[in-house]
Amino acid sequence: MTFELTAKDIHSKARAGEITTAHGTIQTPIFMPVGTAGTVKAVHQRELTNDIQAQIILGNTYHLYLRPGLEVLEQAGGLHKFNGWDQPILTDSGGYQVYSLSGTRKIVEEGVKFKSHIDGSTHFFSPEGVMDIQRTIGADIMMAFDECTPYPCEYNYAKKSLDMTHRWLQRCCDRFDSTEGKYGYDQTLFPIVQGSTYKDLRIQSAETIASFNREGNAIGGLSVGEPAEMMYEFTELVCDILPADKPRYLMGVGTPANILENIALGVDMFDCVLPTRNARNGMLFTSQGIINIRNERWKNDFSPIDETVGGYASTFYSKAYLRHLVHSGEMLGSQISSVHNLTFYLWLVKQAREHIIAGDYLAWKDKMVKQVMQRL
Ligand code: PRF
Repeated sequence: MTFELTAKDIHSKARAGEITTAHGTIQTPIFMPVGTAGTVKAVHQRELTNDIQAQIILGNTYHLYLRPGLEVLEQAGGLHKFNGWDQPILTDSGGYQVYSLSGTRKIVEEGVKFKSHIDGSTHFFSPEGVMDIQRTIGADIMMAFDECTPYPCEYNYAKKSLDMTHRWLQRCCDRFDSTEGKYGYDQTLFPIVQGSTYKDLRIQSAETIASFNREGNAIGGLSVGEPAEMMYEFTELVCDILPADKPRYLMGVGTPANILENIALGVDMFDCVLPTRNARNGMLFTSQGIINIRNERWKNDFSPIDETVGGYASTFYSKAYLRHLVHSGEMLGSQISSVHNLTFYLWLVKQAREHIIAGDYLAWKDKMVKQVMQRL
């Protein structure tokens, strides 16, 4: 994997760059649609490429390991072959899903014992095991096994957890470096900064993670319920320590405003379930603001969903028709809404990139945050 910086904003810490993986090039800043179980929910691959113009999607180790399981993935020749997406894939390590999804879990030095949210069966994830699973999935970018602490979190717990996450990282690197990709192409491993909302822990973690000298770095443990201003304070603190010549990935973020603000602080990559999950509940993000498509207001509005962002679903279908579909509980309503929200998110980061290159990112960002976050 390589990373080239294309441009740097002079008034903020925003950057534009290019990540090149075995499955192609990604222009940053980028948003990665979440494809938890090997599918971006309600969106098929042709829409991801043509309408949405996604450049990389995310998969989850936790879900794919439980279903369809490693045997199927290995026989398929990896996730790219299995789901027909031949562009880059990043997989999260399960270091978050085992905490948020599995009812009962026990964390020890060796790893995490957890119960499947599907059938209640017991499983064990270790740093080594999670590397092996991501080798079998064949993700271009693999994530280290970490513990994402909740918010708020007591200092002593956060410190103990962080030390363990750092020891787990060493074990991840040892396993990664002593194994190879199974399908004839290179993979890379990103470590994850933790440290809850404690300045000294975050500094210590960012310095430790930087010293591992991997090809990219991630920031975890944020956007877990803390105020947005606090998240920005910690992203900035951490970004200032992480190497500037490597991509920085802020995990699980966020709203359009969160993304634009964090780009200004030096983040290059994002993922979040918000655009797809909220689409299924009738919440649409548009270039003009936020819409609840179920609202009476759109009943007779035959204008396109959002002409500005382009793409087939957003420009072809009207708000009135989409409202009708959603009201009727039609599956197509969820599909159009999901494609639209992702088209908007990818449009937003592409605009951000262009404004970074043009040199007016900060002014554009301030205007855009107000515009896209207003409720229509
Ligand atoms: N760790 C991992 N995945 C994540 C997170 C984390 O801290 C977050 C936190 N926002 C989202 N996804 N491994």
